[in-house]
Amino acid sequence: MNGDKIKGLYCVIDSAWVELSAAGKTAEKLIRAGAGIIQLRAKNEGSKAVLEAAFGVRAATRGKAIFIVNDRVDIALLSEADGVHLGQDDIPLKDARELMPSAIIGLSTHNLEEAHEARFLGADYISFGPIFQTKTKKDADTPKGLERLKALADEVSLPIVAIGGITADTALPVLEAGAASVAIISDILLADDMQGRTEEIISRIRPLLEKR
Ligand code: TZP
Ligand code: MG
Repeated sequence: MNGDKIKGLYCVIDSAWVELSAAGKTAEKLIRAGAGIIQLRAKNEGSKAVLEAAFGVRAATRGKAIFIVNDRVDIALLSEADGVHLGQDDIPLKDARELMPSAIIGLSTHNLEEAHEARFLGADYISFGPIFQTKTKKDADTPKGLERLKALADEVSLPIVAIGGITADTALPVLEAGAASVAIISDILLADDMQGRTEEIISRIRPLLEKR
């Protein structure tokens, strides 16, 4: 089951905070810290540069961590990524599935209806957020909070990747609210010691994950 692979820390290398040319090196650091899932997210960047970055992240993650490309099915295929993460306005899941039959496909959701639809469409996991205030996504909804995450987790059996404003201090409560995984961008990428922060997050959530 593809969805079972989505658990614990889900690192996102976002070109808002890291130069695309440094994506591969960043992935190496995250992997040294123990990251098991890495997404490349590059909004408003040229396709050629995104593809180069995807090759770098793939080289760093191959055999070591799951690699997911945000939005771009073409880049995911060309870079031999393990999966793609789609938004509600991206290529429809059923079309992506035709191109990537055995890949991990995640879908962004913002409410229960979208979550049920994602299951019907065959998503392997859903993301839900923003849980808290975020400085990374400028057009993010108002924060959903832990109560709504819990309500969603009670209703939906797909693994939920919670996203938005999650930090080393809040990763554990977010998982306790029912998320399978926590996607973290700025708290890791903007940390003075990216590797140390990643290690800290992993060590703080490990006891809970071992109980699951
Ligand atoms: N989707 C909802 S919030 C968000 C995305 C991509 C950004 C999360 O970034 P951060 O820095 O972890 O708050
Ligand atoms: Mg998207």
